[in-house]
Amino acid sequence: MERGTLHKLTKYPNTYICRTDPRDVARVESRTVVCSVDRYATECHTKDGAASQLAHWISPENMDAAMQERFPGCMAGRMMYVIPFSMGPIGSPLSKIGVELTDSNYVVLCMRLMTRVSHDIWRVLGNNEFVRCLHSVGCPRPVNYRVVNHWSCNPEKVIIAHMPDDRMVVSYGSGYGGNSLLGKKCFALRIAGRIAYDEGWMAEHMLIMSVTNPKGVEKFFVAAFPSACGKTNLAMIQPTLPGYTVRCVGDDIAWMRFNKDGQLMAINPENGFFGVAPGTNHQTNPNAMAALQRDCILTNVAETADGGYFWEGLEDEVDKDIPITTWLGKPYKIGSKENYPSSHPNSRFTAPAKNCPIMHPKWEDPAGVPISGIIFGGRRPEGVPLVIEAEDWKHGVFLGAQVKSEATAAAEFKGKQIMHDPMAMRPFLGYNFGKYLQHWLDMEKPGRKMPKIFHVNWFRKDQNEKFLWPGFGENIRVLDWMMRRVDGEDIAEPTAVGLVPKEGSINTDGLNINWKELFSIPPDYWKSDIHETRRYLEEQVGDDIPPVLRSELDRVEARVDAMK
Ligand code: GTP
Ligand code: SPV
Ligand code: MN
Repeated sequence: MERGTLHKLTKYPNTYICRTDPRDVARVESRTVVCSVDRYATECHTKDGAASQLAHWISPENMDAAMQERFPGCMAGRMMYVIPFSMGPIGSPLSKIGVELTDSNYVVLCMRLMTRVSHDIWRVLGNNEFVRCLHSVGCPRPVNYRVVNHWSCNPEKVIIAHMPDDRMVVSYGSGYGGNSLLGKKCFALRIAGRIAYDEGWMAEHMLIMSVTNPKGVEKFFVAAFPSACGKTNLAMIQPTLPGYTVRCVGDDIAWMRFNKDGQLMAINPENGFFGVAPGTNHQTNPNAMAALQRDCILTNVAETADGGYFWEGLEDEVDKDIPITTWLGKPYKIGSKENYPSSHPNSRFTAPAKNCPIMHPKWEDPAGVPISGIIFGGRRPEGVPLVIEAEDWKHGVFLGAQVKSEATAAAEFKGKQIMHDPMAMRPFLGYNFGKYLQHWLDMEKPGRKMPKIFHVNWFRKDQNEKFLWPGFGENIRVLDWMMRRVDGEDIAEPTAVGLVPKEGSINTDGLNINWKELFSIPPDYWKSDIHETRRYLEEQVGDDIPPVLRSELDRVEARVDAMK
């Protein structure tokens, strides 16, 4: 606060607001690299040497040069912090330890919310392996340029580098989110993904939740959606159907392994939420709002004159005439075009998980929770039905590899282009994506209870650009259908692209739903879509496409081509 980086929001206890330099507001995928001796440990053998979009390789020589260019002296005149942290409960056999060096006090505060930071780490560390994390905002003092918003960063020199062989992360130039809170994407997905590959488990961009139905039966699901596509919201939904209870285990990352009984178990390695603020309100996500009543840090949101936070979506929850200051420090009035939007579209809240009223009693259980279903999804305005079920594990892996989504503000991409984001992992891969897919296929073994795999789309629109599905708490209706499918109820029918609900088998009581439009599988759309998917996989994964996945592609494509 003395330096001006944070100030207090007086409306809630122990809650602070922070505005960054507007050049440092999201992950920078184009500057995210993975270092390996062999290029193809990181990248796939792309067709005709096409540039890889699935992990970017840097050679050890270039990595060394990049570090030498940036790091010597980079923290001069600044405080350096040493952050010992655990991903997962401290001392659990499934947890992993990291140590982050950083010169950002904002990072220190957020790491204490997002991970388990404690002196006990040194005690349990012993001679165990730990992940080395090095972070600098890249602004030695005295600074010879203007610091914007008291937020030091070095956008021209940003690099987020990973050395999976050495279990090390090196990040320079950005203080924002996944670029700087190195326990999250860098460690828990990219480095842990590689450790998981070596050790036979999985590190995935997935929420973890449970649903209990009116009969008292509880099932756990994980769901992988690309960034800003609804994980935090689904993980905490307030079900609209009476008699159902949802509990949250995690909202962004799942570490999963099969136990000796062949059951897939999942833990949330994180300790807090770094959630998208815009769109969050008491209607869409009351449990997140409850978590935001104290002990939080809000980044790049707007502020009301009475010391509260504000963002797009909270219009009905504050006084209509209250003066608002935007994330850029400009005056704003609700409904006005001037200085809209008040908050950056990737503005975020950082909240301790224990603040969320529906955390599952087992959310910190070192054994994890048993997973019955894996859900993929994305923002698909056109063509893709509300839910598809995979025919088996192999087809499910193919459904995951097919994931595409409209670009969002969580990364640097502009506009609403539909981008491939296979397994919702495109920005978070730490090794060759063909090997990653083979690793998924290898999970299926005799004696293992393979979870069912689904694909959902909450974002299909009609001709007037209106969502066909109300989403949020109503998504319980789709989860209920999935639970019944896990129990083997005969409520699905085959199509060229997978199983879909028999008409009327999803409870839509009280909703005004156009079933035909919501569930249709337009042949022309799917023909061009699957041909485009083939082009993409052949270009990007090339010879590394696992043979089993290639035959899934051939099989589904032939069926789609035969559609009338
Ligand atoms: P990351 O933290 O970036 O990984 O994002 P996330 O996957 O957790 O996404 P989040 O739940 O924060 O949702 C992002 C945006 O999608 C928010 O603006 C939500 O309001 C919106 N959203 C979430 N769920 C739904 C839904 O069911 N329907 C609609 N229409 N919008 C949704
Ligand atoms: C995402 O982009 O998927 C996030 C936010 O969860 S960040 O931690 O910044 O990557
Ligand atoms: Mn995420």
